Amino acid sequence: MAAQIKHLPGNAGQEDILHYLAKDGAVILDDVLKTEPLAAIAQELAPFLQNETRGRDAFTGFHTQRVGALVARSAACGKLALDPRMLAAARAYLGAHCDDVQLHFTSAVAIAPGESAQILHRDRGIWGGYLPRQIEPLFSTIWALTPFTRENGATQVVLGSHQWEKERQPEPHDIAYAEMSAGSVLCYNGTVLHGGGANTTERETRIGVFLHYTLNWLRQEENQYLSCPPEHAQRLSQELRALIGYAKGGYVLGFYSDPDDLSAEHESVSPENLFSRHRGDFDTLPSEDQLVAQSTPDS
Ligand SMILES: O=C(O)CCC(=O)C(=O)O
Ligand SMILES: [Fe+2]
Repeated sequence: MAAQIKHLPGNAGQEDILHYLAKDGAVILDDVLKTEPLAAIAQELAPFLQNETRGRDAFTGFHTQRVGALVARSAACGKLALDPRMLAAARAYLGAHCDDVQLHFTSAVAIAPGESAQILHRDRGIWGGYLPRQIEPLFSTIWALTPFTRENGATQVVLGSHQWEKERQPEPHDIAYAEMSAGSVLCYNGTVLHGGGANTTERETRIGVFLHYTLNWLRQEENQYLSCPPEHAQRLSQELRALIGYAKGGYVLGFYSDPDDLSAEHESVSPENLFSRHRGDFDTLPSEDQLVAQSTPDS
């Protein structure tokens, strides 16, 4: 029988989500989003999804449109990025290798009729293979804005392939399809093989909202400071700003100095100081012992 991605009810608990993520590398929660937030996202993204820009190679897809900067462009997507259950699951899943998570990538991916299947890949490849295998760097979500069907380009996932040897190639029967209703969400990790599906329909476009979370010390795939520069970020909640990176990721990681500030008020401070007097969560110097312990891993 063809591989099947596990579907959990929309109110599934973290334990179940993490269980299937660890076992299969992917899991679907059914019917999480109600009509209202779905309509809000569709409405806010509509002006950007109207343009004719398509991918420029087989990977990005000649019939696929990608719209980024979702936090700056859509308040409803910003709210989705803060979804308490997804955020808690991301923190628990990635917590062994970081103090906290950050939003890494935002994109609405619209696969139009005529698109062929995307090359199967591991998203962690964006870091060039330098991350040791034992570090899982991604907790990724794809929210279905339209139904995802086998025919319209549902994401292909090779279940369990996050535990495969690097060279192992999937057989056709290893590939599962993230078929799901609008409002459902596929959670997957950065190591499982996956890719967009082929869209063989006449006129259905498949749209997913991709929100990926990573370790707060890794470089983000989408540069959030440019996709959501300070003049946009000032409109966000402090929590959302911190999630996209306007916060420190440790005692000094990610500090900034205001280049025009002669008063030294904004010298070597957390980006949070751009927007408020909040000094940041990592403002106190760790003890000498902690500093040394944190600087050297056990193995
Ligand atoms: O569109 C999809 O379903 C998957 C796209 C994807 O995996 C990617 O572009 O990295
Ligand atoms: Fe991918």
